[in-house]
Order: sequence, then structure tokens, then C-alpha cells
Amino acid sequence: MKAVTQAFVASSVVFCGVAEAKRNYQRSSNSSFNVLDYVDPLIGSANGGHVFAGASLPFGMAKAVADSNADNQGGFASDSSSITGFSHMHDSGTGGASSLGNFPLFANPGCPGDDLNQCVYRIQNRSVGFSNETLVAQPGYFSIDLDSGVKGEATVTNHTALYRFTFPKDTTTAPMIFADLIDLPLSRSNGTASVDPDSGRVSGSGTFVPSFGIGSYDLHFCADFSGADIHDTGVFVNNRAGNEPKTVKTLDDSVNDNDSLSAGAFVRFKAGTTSVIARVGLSFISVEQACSNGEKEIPKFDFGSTKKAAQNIWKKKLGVISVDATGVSTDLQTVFWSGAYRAMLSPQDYTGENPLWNSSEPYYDSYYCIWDSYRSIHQLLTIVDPHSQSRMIRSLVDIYRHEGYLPDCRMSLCKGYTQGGSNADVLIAEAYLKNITDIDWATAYEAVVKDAEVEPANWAVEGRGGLASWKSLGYIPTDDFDPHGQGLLTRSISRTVEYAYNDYCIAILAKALGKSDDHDKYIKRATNWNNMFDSKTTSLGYTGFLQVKYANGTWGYQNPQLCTPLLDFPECYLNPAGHETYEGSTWLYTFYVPQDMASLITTLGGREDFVDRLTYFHNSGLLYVGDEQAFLTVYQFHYAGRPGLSAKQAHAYIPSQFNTSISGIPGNDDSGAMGSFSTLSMIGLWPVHGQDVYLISSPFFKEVNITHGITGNVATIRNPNFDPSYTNIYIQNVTRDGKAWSKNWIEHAFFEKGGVLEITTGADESSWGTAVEDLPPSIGAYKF
Ligand SMILES: *[C@@H]1O[C@H](CO)[C@@H](O)[C@H](O)[C@H]1NC(C)=O
Ligand SMILES: *[C@@H]1O[C@H](CO)[C@@H](O)[C@H](O)[C@H]1NC(C)=O
Ligand SMILES: *[C@@H]1O[C@H](CO)[C@@H](O)[C@H](O)[C@H]1NC(C)=O
Ligand SMILES: *[C@@H]1O[C@H](CO)[C@@H](O)[C@H](O)[C@H]1NC(C)=O
Ligand SMILES: *[C@@H]1O[C@H](CO)[C@@H](O)[C@H](O)[C@H]1NC(C)=O
Ligand SMILES: *[C@@H]1O[C@H](CO)[C@@H](O)[C@H](O)[C@H]1NC(C)=O
Ligand SMILES: *[C@@H]1O[C@H](CO)[C@@H](O)[C@H](O)[C@H]1NC(C)=O
Ligand SMILES: *[C@@H]1O[C@H](CO)[C@@H](O)[C@H](O)[C@H]1NC(C)=O
Ligand SMILES: *[C@@H]1O[C@H](CO)[C@@H](O)[C@H](O)[C@H]1NC(C)=O
Ligand SMILES: *[C@@H]1O[C@H](CO)[C@@H](O)[C@H](O)[C@H]1NC(C)=O
Ligand SMILES: *[C@@H]1O[C@H](CO)[C@@H](O)[C@H](O)[C@H]1NC(C)=O
Ligand SMILES: CC(=O)N[C@H]1CO[C@H](CO)[C@@H](O)[C@@H]1O
Repeated sequence: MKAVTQAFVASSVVFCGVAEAKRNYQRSSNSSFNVLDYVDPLIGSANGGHVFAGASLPFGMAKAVADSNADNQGGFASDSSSITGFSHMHDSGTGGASSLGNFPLFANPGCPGDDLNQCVYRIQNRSVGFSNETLVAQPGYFSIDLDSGVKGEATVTNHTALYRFTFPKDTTTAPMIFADLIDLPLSRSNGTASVDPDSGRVSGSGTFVPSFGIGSYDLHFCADFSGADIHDTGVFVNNRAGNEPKTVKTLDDSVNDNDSLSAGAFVRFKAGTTSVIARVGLSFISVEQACSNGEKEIPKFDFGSTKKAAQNIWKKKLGVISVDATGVSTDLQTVFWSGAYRAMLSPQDYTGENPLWNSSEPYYDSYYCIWDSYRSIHQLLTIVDPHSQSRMIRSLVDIYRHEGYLPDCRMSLCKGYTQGGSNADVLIAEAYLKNITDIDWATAYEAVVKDAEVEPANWAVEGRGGLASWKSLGYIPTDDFDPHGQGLLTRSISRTVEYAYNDYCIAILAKALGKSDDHDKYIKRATNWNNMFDSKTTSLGYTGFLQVKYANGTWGYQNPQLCTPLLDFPECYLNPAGHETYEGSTWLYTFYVPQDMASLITTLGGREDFVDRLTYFHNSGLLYVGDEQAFLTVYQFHYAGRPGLSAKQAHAYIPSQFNTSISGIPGNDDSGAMGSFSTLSMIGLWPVHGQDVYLISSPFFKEVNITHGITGNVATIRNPNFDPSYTNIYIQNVTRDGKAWSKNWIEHAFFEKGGVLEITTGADESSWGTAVEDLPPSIGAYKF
């Protein structure tokens, strides 16, 4: 999902050299390699990247950071001016609204004159500036100096945030920390907070709404403090506070502006206190569970050891990859490792924290959104962390069991909005082909077939709409009559091509499960993309595009350039006036036939015309690479027997669009999608989502090893002719385990069983991987 105000619109962002140098200051000056020196969580934290820059464990529920006053979808934004508090849960890289950020803690050096009513509590009034010269962001750690003189540091365990607040030394007032019953989107409708005057424990609950979905959720917190003596306690409402009572409740009373009503509880510490550790346990179940999460996970309030443990977990997680970085710049290495890191922030593991149903299956949340993550994030996880990928797929299947449909987007225990097809189908089929283990395949199959066959009452949040037309006409008519369910009647073209691909994935899963009748049925539907292809539509000298089509079979018209950077770019979103393609143009969606590239190439005039069109698409300004549908188009030259052009295109985007600047990604990261694109590209094997196919391209390193998390086997991708100036990027030949490998793609067994893929590059395109028999699989036959 993309924000309407897209990063790329403000194309020239100058970044501050001082801060840039600072961010790199901890890189080791000796030769002992520490992968964390090459992860910069601030990449993409400005200019609309919305990356979560704070402290998290891999897939952790607790994600602690300082929240900015603006552009705070991921909490902190490097290009913001002030901080409104420190909160404990976030999503990373989302487009639309801010997410989570509940119960922020705000620390101040004390109220002027120690008068409680002289402190500022309201979120609209309390924000303080910060110095970005002292900003430190590392995996598992975040630190910021506020203009109030307070330093805030954060680290985490799975369900608990740990902060260290350091107060100015010369303060004569009693330093205060309060918790506000509010969230970043200001969505709270109901909340309660209490403080225990003896222990200083502040705990509470609130009801909030999800940032891109329907319904509401309850969340609970439990804050304990250590390292200082208590001066006094109490509660506040708006900008007034008192020592009694010790509990405050807020409701939607239809009188106050409840959405922005700050209210909560505070603790003041004895004057002279220089630092306080604050531990915030979190739970979706209850306050009791929030407290016990904190007590169990961080019994000793030890900031240093908690940070160290978090960082060791990240080192281990990233340690399955190893590269020979000879000749590769620190910046490019940082792009590589930071991308892998960001892809492991979400989905978030809420196992044991799901109040909606009891189950022995894992429960993950923040699939935010599968429409964004199904093209590269889960493919990267499949090779670097197949165990987590298995748990995520199991969780999807369990969501189906209890909610009746697979999600296309889900956050904060709620159903999120579907943007196109039912793309969890793609992930499930691919998981089967890639031998992801421990899945209940019978139920998984039932779930994907339900997506294809049974229209839900509200297909805005699950399943597919227009299924009656899909089955009878073989496309989604732009003027569809659909009395069977409700959803936004837009995107008829992009929904058609996504449904076709979803059905293809169901077909290959059916085949693998031995259901040949189902295979035949769905493989037929997989060719439906062709029903919206109009051979007469022209644009910029090219002929033949997907086009608006009515139920009566006549064509309508949408300019193929619409919703490209060249024409009304932001016109295709999830709003009632959205057009027939989602977040992109028909120029873009006409290429979306991953199941049958051979037929597409024929349809577009053959190999030369296809290569010409795809090259033009990349070089004319029509393609915006900051949205996930762009990724596969970088590599589609492979299907026309020109793998060298894919390599060239990948190098054209990395690092020009994917770099180490705070605005170094071209669009919202969408839970790490941009990161997974650059990391997978640099490995040199691009996975075609939904298929057991990796397109072979030239790696950005001399050697990359990936150790399979279950078998322990090592896959080595090696380029003996590696050229760090990236001039000689064209593959001359490839061997697999010493034997010539002429196909321009390889299957997943390479990662699972291990082996050596030796990719020799040179200065010019060669004949390697160009013959028809070397091209990737396609439903139709290549006719050239
Ligand atoms: C190298 O740097 C690491 C920190 O990155 C440090 O722990 C280690 O002691 C250093 N080794 C030498 C020999 O200086
Ligand atoms: C530093 O902060 C200013 C605004 O206060 C912002 O414009 C700039 O981009 C920030 N730089 C970094 C590196 O965070
Ligand atoms: C607090 O912010 C509100 C806007 O939300 C503004 O109207 C009010 O004047 C501010 N109060 C103070 C004391 O700055
Ligand atoms: C945190 O959760 C992960 C699963 O997401 C689990 O593997 C890990 O053991 C947990 N860490 C701790 C310290 O419990
Ligand atoms: C308010 O929150 C409490 C505690 O989370 C919950 O039990 C109650 O149902 C909520 N009430 C409303 C009206 O949402
Ligand atoms: C990759 O693994 C092989 C052994 O399987 C080892 O010889 C080689 O040094 C490793 N390369 C890297 C970059 O780690
Ligand atoms: C799950 O089990 C717990 C403990 O038995 C129970 O309190 C809770 O109500 C159950 N939740 C659901 C949604 O059934
Ligand atoms: C799939 O995984 C299982 C269990 O790890 C393993 O025994 C089997 O060999 C794998 N199959 C393939 C085709 O790699
Ligand atoms: C087909 O339907 C469209 C949209 O409702 C309408 O504009 C057009 O006139 C119809 N064409 C025919 C031949 O009925
Ligand atoms: C880094 O990436 C951003 C976002 O894609 C781009 O705007 C910028 O020009 C790039 N910077 C460099 C130095 O290439
Ligand atoms: C691969 O290409 C390189 C460079 O052109 C050449 O030296 C080598 O002999 C080739 N190897 C094979 C197995 O064809
Ligand atoms: C007066 C007011 O702003 N009421 C709002 C309180 O919050 C609920 C839920 O977000 C809204 O529906 C009310 O309009």
C-alpha cells in the first residue's frame, strides 16, 4: 500500500552530511566483521519511506521508538522536527495512516516550580525538538537526545519495551514520566489507566482502531520503573493533573474530542534523579498478562544486557547469510544487510497474545499487506528463515480456520483492506513448492479454493469480488453487476490479472496435490488475463494494452499512461473514484502475466517488440520502481532470452534508487518490501513469486553463502570474474556443482540441498540463457 503523497514526488532530497557520518561512526575499524555495523535502521526513515527505525527483535511484537509529530506512520521520521513520546508497538513502512503507537511514555525534567499544572500533557502541545546529530539507530537499539535535555534510549524483548531516560544533571525539579492513553492515529475510543502509589506501576487498557482495516482492538500495558525513588504519583486529563485519584477513565462521551483527548497516569521521581529505567510489558489479552510479560522477559531491568541480547539475536538471524565483500563499498554492503534486516520486522509474532481464538497454532499479525509482501518479502524469508515462513503460513491457515477466509491484509487483530487479488493463494502454493514444512495442506487447499469459488459478503477485506462474472465471463467487467457481495467497484483490470494469477497458483498447487480436475479448471482461468487485452489500444507508439471492458463485451477506455509518473500518478488508490488499475497503469499491468510470459510475448508482437517495450517502460519515466508491482518487470527480460538486460536494469536501480540515505528507498517500505528487493537482487537470484523459479542474474558480490535454516546445507553463489566496478555484469556462463548450467533459472532445491552456483560474468551479453529451452516455465510455448 502506498501513501497518496508518494516519496518519489519530492525527488531531490539533500541529506545532512554530519548526521550521515555520525550514523556510520560505530563501524569497526578492525577487520573483525560485525554484521550490525552494516545495518542502518534509518534508511527509509525520511521522505515517506515510513520505515520503523527503532528497536525490535525479528518479527517482535514490541517495537520501541521515539514518535515524531508528523509523518509518523512508522513512529520516528528523520525529517520531522519534534517528538511526542516513546511508544512500544509499530508497523514498518506502511502507506496510509499511522499505525499503533499506543500508550506513549513522555519524560520531562519536571514541572516548573514542581507545580503539576505547569507540565504540558496533551499530545498536541507537548512535543519537543531533538538533535539528529546524536541519533543512534541500530538493530535492537535506538537513542535520541531531546531539546528538553532528556535522553531517551530504547531496547526490547518480544513483548516488552525497555527505556532508559536520562535527565539533565542540573535539574532541581522532580523528573516526571507519564503514560498517555492515546495512539498515533488518535483512534482511542475507550481507555483506562492507573498508577500504584507504592510501586509506581502504571498500567492500563484502551480500545483503538486499526490503521488500514475494519473493527477495533483492545490493548493493555504495564509500565514499571527502576533506578529512582518516587516523589509522587497521580493522573492527568488534558493539561490538568492531580495526585488523586489514582485511576482515570476516558470514554466516547460524544462531548469531548475523544480522539485527541490525552489522559493517563504519571510518576514523579525525587529531584536529583539522573536516570530511570522504564519497562513496558504489552499484551492483547489483559493487563495481568502485560505485567507478566514484562516481569518474565526483563526481570532485572538491565538495559545493557537486554540490548546486548537483542543485538545477538539479530547477529544470529542475519548470520545465515555470509558474503565475500571484496571490493564492494560500505554503502552497498549496508544497502544489502539493511534490506534483509527490514524484511524481518513483520509479520509480527503475536502467538499467545491472540484474544480472538484459542489455538495451538502460531499467530502472526501485521501482514501489512500481503499485496505488498507476496512478491519478495516472503521469498527472502523462505531462503533465510524457512522456519518463520512456516509459522507464518500456519498462522494464515489458522486465520482461515477461524475467520473463514485468508487475509490479504491484516493488522492489530483486524481485517485489513484487500487491494487486488487473494494473494495469500500465491504464498500458499509457493510454500508447497518450496517444501515449507508443517503445514496442514488439506486445510490450506480448502482456503485457496474458497477464495476462488465463494464470494464473501464483504470482499473489501477478504476473498474476491465479482466471482459470478469471473466464472461466467472470464474477467471482471468494469460495469460489473455484483449482488453477491460488497466491495469497491473499481480496479477491474488489475483485479482481473491478479485473479488470473491467483488461479494459476491454485492450479499448480492442485497439480502437486494430485487433483488434476481442479488443475485443469484453474489453469483455464489462469489465461483470463487475455480477456481484458485489447489489441487496438495504443500508447506512445506501442499497440495492445489491457483495457476497460464492459459486461456486454464492448471496450471502454482508460489511457494506458494514467497513474504512471507521467500522467496523474496518484489517481489509482482505494477510493471510490479510483480507476481500473490499482496503484499503477495499464502500461504496468499489461506485463503482469507471470504464469504465461511466452503467450504475453507473442501477444505483444514477439521477442524483439517485447524487449523494446519493456526497455522503453523502464527508461521512459513510465515506471515507478517504488511500488512492488515494479519488481518483477526488472527481471522479465529473462523470458525473452535477454538475461543480460535484467542485470543491467537491476544495476540501474541499485544504488540510484536503493541507497543508504535516510530517504534511500523509492517508496514506502511496506514491511520491508523495498529492502527485500535490493537484498534479493544483490544475491543474484530473483524469485518469481508463486513458482519454484529463481531467475539467475549477476550477483553484486564475489560470493554469497546462504545456510538453510532447517537442513543446514549451504548454497554458494560465486562469481569468479566478479567486477566491483559493475562494468562486467553480463553472464557468460554458469556451472552448478561444476557442471554447465544453461537454463537462466534455477529451482528452490538449490537452497534446500545446497551446492555451488558459479556465475561467470563479462563485459557484454553472451548467448548464455538465451535459447528457448533455457527460458523459465510458462503455460504457453515460446514461439521464437
Ligand atoms: C575489533 O572490534 C570489535 C568491535 O567491533 C572489538 O570487540 C574487538 O575487540 C576489536 N578487536 C581488535 C583486535 O581490536
Ligand atoms: C535532521 O533534522 C532536520 C530537521 O530538523 C531534517 O531536515 C534532516 O533531514 C535531519 N537529518 C537527518 C540525517 O536525520
Ligand atoms: C495546545 O494545542 C491546541 C491545538 O491542538 C491549541 O489550540 C492550544 O492553544 C495549545 N495550548 C497551548 C497551551 O499551547
Ligand atoms: C521471541 O520469539 C521468537 C519467535 O518469534 C522465539 O523464537 C524466541 O525464542 C523468542 N525469544 C525469547 C527470548 O523468548
Ligand atoms: C472499554 O475497554 C474495556 C477494557 O479494555 C473493555 O472491557 C470494554 O469492553 C470497552 N468498552 C467499550 C465501550 O469499548
Ligand atoms: C561459503 O561456504 C564455503 C564452504 O561451504 C566456504 O569455503 C566459503 O569461504 C564461504 N564463503 C563465504 C563468503 O562465506
Ligand atoms: C481461551 O482460553 C482461555 C483460558 O482457558 C479463556 O479464558 C479464553 O476465554 C479463551 N478464549 C477464547 C476466545 O475462547
Ligand atoms: C523437504 O523437506 C523434508 C523435511 O525437511 C526433507 O526430508 C525433504 O528431503 C525435502 N524435499 C525436497 C524435495 O527437498
Ligand atoms: C455496453 O455497455 C456499455 C457500458 O454500460 C455501454 O456504454 C455500451 O453502449 C454498451 N454497448 C452495447 C453495444 O450495448
Ligand atoms: C537514493 O535513493 C533515493 C530514493 O530512491 C533517490 O531519490 C536518491 O537520488 C538516491 N541517492 C543517490 C545518491 O543515489
Ligand atoms: C565461462 O566463461 C569464461 C569467460 O568467458 C571462460 O573463460 C570459461 O572457459 C567458460 N567456462 C565454461 C565452462 O564454458
Ligand atoms: C466527539 C467525538 O469526537 N467522538 C468520537 C469518539 O471516537 C469515536 C471512535 O473513534 C468516534 O466515532 C466519535 O465520533
